[in-house]
Amino acid sequence: MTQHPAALDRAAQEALVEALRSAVRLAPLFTPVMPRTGRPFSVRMTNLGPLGWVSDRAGYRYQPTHPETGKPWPAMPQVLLDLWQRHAAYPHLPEACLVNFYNQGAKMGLHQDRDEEDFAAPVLSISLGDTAVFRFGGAERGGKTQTLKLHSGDVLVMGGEARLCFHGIDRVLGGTSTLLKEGGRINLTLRRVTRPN
Ligand code: MD6
Ligand code: FE
Repeated sequence: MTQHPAALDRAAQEALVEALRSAVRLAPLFTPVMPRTGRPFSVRMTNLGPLGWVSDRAGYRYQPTHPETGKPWPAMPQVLLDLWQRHAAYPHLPEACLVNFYNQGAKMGLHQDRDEEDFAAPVLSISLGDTAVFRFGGAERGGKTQTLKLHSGDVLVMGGEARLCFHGIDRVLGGTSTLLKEGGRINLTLRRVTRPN
């Protein structure tokens, strides 16, 4: 797990937020629900790139189209591909960028990211807006955990040993960033989904 504080400067963060606003007009935020129970997530989501991660009563999966509009996900902006190239240490393109939007009070329970075919690729996360308390542990549920704060502009690379660690967001600290006028937090995670040939 490697944190790159302030990997994006303020201007780059603002440009990325603008690109995300355009993308969300094409692929609106949706509220996923948990498999089986149908319990809603507290975050809203959308995706960029050829594949997007979705969750509904049928399960977790990647799919090429938005669950509500049926249209392909918008393209990933070049700045995201550049960050992947720079920090992922992986020779193939990412295929999915999951966009999570946290309002005040939203959180994300401890989970592993294991819906991808190739765990040799890291997951690269980018934080925008209010600071989040990120919790992470080892590859076994119920083990020791620790926390770190993710600030606007930080990049976190979860690869190697850490690729299958349990992690989540305990809470978002309101009023800690001026990037998003209405407050809240956006997290982007870039993933390679399919095994390259
Ligand atoms: C978040 N992040 O920061 C949630 N997953 O809002 C994740 O679930 C995550 O930060 C895989 C790798 C890095 C992450
Ligand atoms: Fe995750």
